[in-house]
Amino acid sequence: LQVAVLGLGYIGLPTAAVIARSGAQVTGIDVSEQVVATVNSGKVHIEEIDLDGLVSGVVARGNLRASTQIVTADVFVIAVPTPFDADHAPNIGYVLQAATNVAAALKRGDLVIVESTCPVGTTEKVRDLLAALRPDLSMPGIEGHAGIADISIAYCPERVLPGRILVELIDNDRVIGGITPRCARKALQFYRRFVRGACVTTTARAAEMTKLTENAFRDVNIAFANELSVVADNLGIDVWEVIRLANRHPRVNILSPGPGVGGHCIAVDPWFLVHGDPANTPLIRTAREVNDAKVAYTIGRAEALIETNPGVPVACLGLAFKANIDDFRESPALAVAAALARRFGERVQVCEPYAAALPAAFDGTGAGLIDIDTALAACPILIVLVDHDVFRSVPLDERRTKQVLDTRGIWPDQPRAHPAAEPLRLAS
Ligand code: SAJ
Repeated sequence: LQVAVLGLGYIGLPTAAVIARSGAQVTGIDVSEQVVATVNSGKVHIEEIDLDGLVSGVVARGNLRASTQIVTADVFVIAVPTPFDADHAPNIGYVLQAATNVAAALKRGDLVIVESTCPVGTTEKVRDLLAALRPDLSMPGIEGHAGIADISIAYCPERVLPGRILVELIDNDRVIGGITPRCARKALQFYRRFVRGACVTTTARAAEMTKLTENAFRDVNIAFANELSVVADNLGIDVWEVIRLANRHPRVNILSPGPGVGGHCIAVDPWFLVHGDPANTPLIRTAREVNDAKVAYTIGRAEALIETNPGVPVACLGLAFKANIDDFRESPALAVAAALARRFGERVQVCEPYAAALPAAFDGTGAGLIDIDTALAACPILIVLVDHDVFRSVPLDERRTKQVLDTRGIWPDQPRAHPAAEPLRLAS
């Protein structure tokens, strides 16, 4: 079986490697010559547990190679990004460009799968584009067209969690949405090669909405926790204790507040639902706004703490968008730390074990990058922004005398810092 995976990013590369391990001949296609060269040398350009060993193995065995050029294949998997534009309108340009490249290589009997997160209706647009570019091939689900289509097209969203990608790629259930039931069956047979979880079939449109729904669900639930954290702050109550206690109720399961919501999925995908039906999505939109506003709120709280201790060095613990990964995209921790660095300059030190150097957002601020030992030795104020294990494991003895703003609740035994003089509001 020949498989082409378009896009060798956080999803595409692990997916290509796992398919290659199942015995298929896989070509990973990427626009970046550097990414292609890295993969062809058996190396990886992204940090993900066990990915380096897997990629070097399948490249060495000749099951995976990378190219900037499209190749002929039996199955095409599109795993390119879908960002949003300034007004939160989804941008499916990369998906359509990938489909255009696929069109040139298509032959009768091929299967085209879209894995990128997409607004509802995108897979049909891909189908229409392929039909326009390849009038010599019949496409599925087109009215007036009878018989078995030459090409099968399906939408099958990835649902893996960064940090657990290789495990979840195999163990998670998959939702497989066909343009027609036959397309879904064909895609199901493909995923069965390497997925251990259940593979459930539906329509392409339902599968598209399912993906957006999963991430909107999480966003709304985190927004609830973030809203509670502000209310609890203003009441002088420890929100973590309240959540622990409330979660003892058999039907309550509140997520964790934090400095905001980051990453390239949860902070993006809910907008695709809102944009598709603005009049009927006030809850999803408000959740997005609540989570975004938590960043400014956190900056305000940190500034209040830092200002009450003039001249004292501050350590910001963490830049990543969540625990134990090196991914800083859309990271609220980075936004908070950079804002503090711009305001307080060289008083601010950043401790991020997953960074080799400070990102460009810190250029010219005077802030420095230090390790956790130095932070604990030199900085009386600690702003916890990411719940990396290495921070979580610092015992009370090493931080008892610190002024701490713990936005992740990693140190429940920490003596409380001075509360802010004025109640702060979560305003957008
Ligand atoms: N966060 C909180 N509180 C929580 C949980 C998360 O503040 O209780 C924050 C994190 O710190 C982070 C952000 O939310 O900044 C997102 O982190 P995450 O772990 O919830 O999700 P991602 O972005 O790493 O991955 C999500 C997953 N979706 C769901 O859990 C529904 C993953 O399964 C998807 O595959 C991925 O999005 C994606 O690619 O869409």
